Amino acid sequence: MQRRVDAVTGAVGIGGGTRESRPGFRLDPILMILAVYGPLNPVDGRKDLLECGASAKIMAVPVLGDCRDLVATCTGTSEEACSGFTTSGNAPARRHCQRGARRYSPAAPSNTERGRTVMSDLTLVIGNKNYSSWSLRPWLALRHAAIPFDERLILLFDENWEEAIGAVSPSGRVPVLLHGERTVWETLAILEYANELFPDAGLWPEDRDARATARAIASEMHAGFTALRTHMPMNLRRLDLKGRGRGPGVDDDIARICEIWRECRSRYGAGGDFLFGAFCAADAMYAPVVTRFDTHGVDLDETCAAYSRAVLGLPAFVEWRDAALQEPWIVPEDEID
Ligand SMILES: N[C@@H](CCC(=O)N[C@@H](CS)C(=O)NCC(=O)O)C(=O)O
Repeated sequence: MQRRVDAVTGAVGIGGGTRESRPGFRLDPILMILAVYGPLNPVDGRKDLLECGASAKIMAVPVLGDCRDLVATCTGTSEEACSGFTTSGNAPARRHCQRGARRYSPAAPSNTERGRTVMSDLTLVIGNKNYSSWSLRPWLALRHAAIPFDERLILLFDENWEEAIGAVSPSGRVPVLLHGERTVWETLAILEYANELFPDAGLWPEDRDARATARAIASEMHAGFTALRTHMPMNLRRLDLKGRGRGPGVDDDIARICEIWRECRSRYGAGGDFLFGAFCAADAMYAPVVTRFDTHGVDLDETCAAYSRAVLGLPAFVEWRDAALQEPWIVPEDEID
């Protein structure tokens, strides 16, 4: 009983910035300001969260190098909030600055029991971080892109699961994104919705050809690789799975995934360490596969091994895994012998 109470929580606000504590947020007109900041000191990065009146939030971006003309980015999460917001920065600069913002903006520590809370009207409902591969995907994409969201963890298959998930998810599954009265379920739909809210966050590649391929391989992940997903469930804490999980069809799935990774790295990856250079939603879709290959000791060629190392070293992924490794809960359904 105690476990149920601890694990199934709502958004508990740090600084009182939850949706619940600011019920008028969506109704008020959104004001936009540019706040001129000097370079942020990493230790007091919280200065980057400003309140504008009662209803608008501005995240000032550290002024880094040639991003000096871009000093703020809207953290509003409604179309209305973001559509009217323009900056003098060009898109690459804007993206660069947002990445800088992430480095310089220490967030509230992740807490899998209480849910991570920031000043946002987006809430991502997730399952156990150790097991929930689908939850990891949008969480990673949003977190890496420095999109603010509260998180709420519902324990998978806990005695309270049915009731708790039934209250928020039409499909009875996690992840679910809550945005005001709107509920968005299904991982790809969540990624696309976030991309609409934050079109400059770099969730998909900028180049159309790359973007089309990124969406295709994300869909292939979403719809396929059932053998791999069945026989090699994500389980971040298990270090004893080397060579295991090779059920029927798994080798074929591994071969196709590696083919995708090699192809993307060679065609689109020149600008960085990820499938399309910079980390994007397609990488987030494959991140749980990277962990499965890692924990199951799948042999990879150098290209795929280097790509896997890049994903495993991504700060947002490290944050997720650190939290996962602290979780005490065992889900027998997701443990393989
Ligand atoms: N197609 C869904 C899959 C979501 C899913 O299967 N989530 C798992 C947790 S990783 C779940 O909620 N399982 C609960 C159940 O199957 O009852 C998506 O893309 O989000």
